Amino acid sequence: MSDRHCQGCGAKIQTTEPDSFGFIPERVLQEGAVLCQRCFRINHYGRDDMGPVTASDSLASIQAGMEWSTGVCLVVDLLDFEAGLPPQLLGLMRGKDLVLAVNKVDLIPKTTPLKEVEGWVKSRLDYYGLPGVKAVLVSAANGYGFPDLADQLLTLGNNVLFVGITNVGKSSVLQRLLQMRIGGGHRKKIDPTISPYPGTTVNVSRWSCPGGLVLADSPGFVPKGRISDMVSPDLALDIIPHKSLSSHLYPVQEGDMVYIKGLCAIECIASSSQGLLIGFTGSGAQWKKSSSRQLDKWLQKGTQDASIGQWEEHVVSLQPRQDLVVSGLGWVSARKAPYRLKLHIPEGAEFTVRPNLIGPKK
Ligand SMILES: Nc1nc2c(ncn2[C@@H]2O[C@H](COP(=O)(O)OP(=O)(O)OP(=O)(O)O)[C@@H](O)[C@H]2O)c(=O)[nH]1
Ligand SMILES: [Mg+2]
Repeated sequence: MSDRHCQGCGAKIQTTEPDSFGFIPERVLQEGAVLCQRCFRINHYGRDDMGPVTASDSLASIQAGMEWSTGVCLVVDLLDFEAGLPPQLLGLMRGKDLVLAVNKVDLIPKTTPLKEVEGWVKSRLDYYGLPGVKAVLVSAANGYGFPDLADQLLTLGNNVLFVGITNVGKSSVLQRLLQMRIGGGHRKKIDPTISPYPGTTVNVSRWSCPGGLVLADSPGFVPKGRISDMVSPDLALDIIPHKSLSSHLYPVQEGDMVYIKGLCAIECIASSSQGLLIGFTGSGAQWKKSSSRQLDKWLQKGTQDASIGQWEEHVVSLQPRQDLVVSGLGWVSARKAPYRLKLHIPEGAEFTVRPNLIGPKK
């Protein structure tokens, strides 16, 4: 056993259990390896055969990191903003100086100005009882917003912890800051491990900069009710937005439904004839339109993923310019007329109604 930690994911290095986190073969360790076998495989082959860190291990690491930190950078995914603010995680950060990095803004269509998105974020923070929190829109994919984020992080003291739910891009944001040579650069040659699978980082992992600033990555807090966590890893990869959002606009009246095969259906119970629904998702899944009579065909019988068992129904009112968000899947946005909808989702999946993110605001 060794006291060393993998520089990519933070796991404690061990040489005895190939199927556990932190494994490095003894011979490779002797040769000076600093990356565990899992991180090596993620970086070189894009595969993680070991699966995610558990919710309880992740929570324990975040708590330890929180005690160490002088300030916190909470990273959220703009497209699943509501899921990124779980009360338990916010509770752990109480009393800490906080900067919010709203990541993945590259996925927003160019027709929605980012100034408008900034106003939307501010009003959502007020709604969640977080007024006055400094929020910076960023994209770890294209570098947008990073000079501003770097300035804000310098207000958090010397020990800055990056936290957030799984897969929002904490390690990607940290990697970009390290590449910018924030705090004068870093001494380690290895960057944090990044992968499209949730649960990649398994322990707190620190990067010391010459000026005294220490930046620390942490494992993702495992959220409840995200559909992308309920399905197989392959299907999750399809439904998590990576490159761009896809949107489809449908005139929807009573008796119609929009659905994503095997994952979600939204029936129209009542609306006036001019109503429109726009469905937004990541590139691999799509909202389509059908008749409510086809519900069984596209929902239960259409399920390709064995992990989904029971279904739940919820009646939801949606006003024009409101989004009905299904966590970890996408959302539909109403235009021109109010709707009364019946939402069918897998048992335990979370949903929210919010002011529209994309398109002209009220
Ligand atoms: N489009 C886009 N994708 C991003 C961005 N930032 C991160 N990603 C992608 O999001 C996925 C997760 O990124 P990570 O940095 O591993 O996320 P994390 O929050 O550290 O995840 P865990 O360690 O699992 O909690 C990867 O596929 C990244 O390439 C971004 O700004 N835009
Ligand atoms: Mg990570």
